[in-house]
Amino acid sequence: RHRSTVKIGVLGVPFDKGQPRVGVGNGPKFIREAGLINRLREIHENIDVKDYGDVQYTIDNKISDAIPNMKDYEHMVPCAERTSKSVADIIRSGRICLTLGGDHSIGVATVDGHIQAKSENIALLWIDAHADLNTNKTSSTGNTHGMPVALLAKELSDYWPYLPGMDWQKPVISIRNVAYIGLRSVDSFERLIIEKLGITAFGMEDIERYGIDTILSMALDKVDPERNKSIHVSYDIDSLDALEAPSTGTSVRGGLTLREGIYIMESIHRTGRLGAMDLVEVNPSIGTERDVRTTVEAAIHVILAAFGHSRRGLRPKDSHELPLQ
Ligand code: B3U
Ligand code: MN
Ligand code: MN
Repeated sequence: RHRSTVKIGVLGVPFDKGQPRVGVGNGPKFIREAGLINRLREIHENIDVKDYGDVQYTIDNKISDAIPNMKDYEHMVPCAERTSKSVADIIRSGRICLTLGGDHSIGVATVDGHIQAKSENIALLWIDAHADLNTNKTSSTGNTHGMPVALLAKELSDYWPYLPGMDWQKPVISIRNVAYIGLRSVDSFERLIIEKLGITAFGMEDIERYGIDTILSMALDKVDPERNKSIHVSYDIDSLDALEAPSTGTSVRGGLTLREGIYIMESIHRTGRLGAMDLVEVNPSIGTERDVRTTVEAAIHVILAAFGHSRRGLRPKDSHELPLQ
């Protein structure tokens, strides 16, 4: 049996201005230093990985703190624009784009880039303890990592003021193509929007009731009923239980086990339609050295599953003969 080539483009976005804690910008560095690229190459012989390095941006003085209750807006805008362009280029070159964050505000840019490259036919799975569905009017923190889904959704575009410098970003994804998995810390306005718009949202109690495999089919039935879309998985490491991923800014107990977290990506890999994945909110400045190792390893296991790593082990290269003599 021959495996088809899996082409991956890795992009780091060491952005930390979407939330208040320093350190999350070192996520890409720590995940790479734990051997990500080589471990991807070891999945099987037909993996082709290219590392595009980290996104760089310079702030634009013309758009300084223009928006009320969006902290460090003038940083978010240029970083997002550069990230979107890089993601779109990587996908257009025929690779699945793996973006390492950074905080989750970069999800605006990665999904936008994916949409630019695949002309809107995408389904978005938002794996997170949080809904990230605040606007600058509903957010109690002003942190933009709590806002990316609201920026992306077509149905919410009227709830935003004019956003200078963001004209390139088109809120073109319909909220009907978005499904949440792992929710357990949702603000009241976010809940209102989820219920009002009928957003597909599976919280931890749903996973408890149905099991992760059924939840995944239910999610795909909603956001990709014909099973023909390019799938974007935006994976916030805080979707995992605080015991599995302690080194993150807003960890919440009672989350996904690492087994469930891995299973999600194994299933998405089996669809053959993963177009882009983000792995965000790993913060190596939080917790002990051991906590950091636990969190980084969890992130790597989830990523390896997305690209075909099998818990059954590797298949032998070309022989089915056992070397018994
Ligand atoms: N919903 C809150 C908290 C939060 C969102 N995302 C994270 N935390 N990681 C907010 O700030 O919008
Ligand atoms: Mn998030
Ligand atoms: Mn989160």
